[in-house]
Amino acid sequence: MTNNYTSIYKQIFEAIDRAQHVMLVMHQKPDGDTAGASLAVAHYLDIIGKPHTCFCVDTLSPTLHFLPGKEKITTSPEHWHPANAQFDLLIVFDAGDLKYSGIADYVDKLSHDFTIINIDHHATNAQYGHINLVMTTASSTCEIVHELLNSANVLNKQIATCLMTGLITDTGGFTNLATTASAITAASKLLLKGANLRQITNHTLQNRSVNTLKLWGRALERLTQSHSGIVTTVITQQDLEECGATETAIEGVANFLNSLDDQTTAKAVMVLYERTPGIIKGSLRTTHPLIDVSKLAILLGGGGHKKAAGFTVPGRLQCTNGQWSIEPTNATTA
Ligand SMILES: [Mn+2]
Repeated sequence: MTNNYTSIYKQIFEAIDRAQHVMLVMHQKPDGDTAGASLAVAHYLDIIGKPHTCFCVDTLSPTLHFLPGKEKITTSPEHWHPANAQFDLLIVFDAGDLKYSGIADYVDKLSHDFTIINIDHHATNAQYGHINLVMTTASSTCEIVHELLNSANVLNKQIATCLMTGLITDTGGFTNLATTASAITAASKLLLKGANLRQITNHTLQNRSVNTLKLWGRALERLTQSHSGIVTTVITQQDLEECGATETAIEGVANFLNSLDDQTTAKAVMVLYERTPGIIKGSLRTTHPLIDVSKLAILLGGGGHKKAAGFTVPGRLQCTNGQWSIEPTNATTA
């Protein structure tokens, strides 16, 4: 990617130079992109001997435990207590705003001075940093961080593996619409630096547990297609318990189902999951060029991207004679 971001890179390296302590933040429910980008910068800060903390409000899914440096990640809120917060530079990765990152409430309570750097690729980014490195055409935040660190010539094997992870997960293994020539160029450079591609694809795209696949089996069995072309399936708490699967196993179901033959009438995929009794979470996916599932998600009080979105609605999943339906819950009695 030829880019005009050189002056922003310079500002970022100068801010890091000046900082006494850097706080690196990955967004809530961390994925391969936010985790890979944060840990890549953490490795860079190790190399230059800059004190830092790598924070996330949620723990990393076991599928990402192979990431070098994952033991650096802390979820402890004590780092944000005004008496303890010692950082003077905050870098947030892959989050369109501070609310999505999960730290907005913590930041509100702080009164000391610090600089915010916002590194992201979401089209809806709110430009909330003092320095904003936002490239909406980039496949992933890891692709952006690759450009940044490559400009300082500091890529090593660990950094390369972290960054390759975000490239692989955000492009669905170079299959979805985020896959661009610049993404593949970045991936090629990362391979030359020693990124462990086999390990990454094993953990993030393959290597499902038997329990996860059993859960997928239930989801596949229940597929139905509406006349409008939405293919729907349901997963209940009971399914999770009976299959011995965890909630993280559900994330893969919608992505896996999003491989429908687009010559058929199927236009989008919806996975409904009763997260807690009376609360249903919906995940929407499509590969159809003309369909924007975020519009449907917004109608249902949620949001997201054109090709991947979600929502949460009150209701219970009910099965009568093999037919699944949502039974509305009465807010006053639920
Ligand atoms: Mn991303």
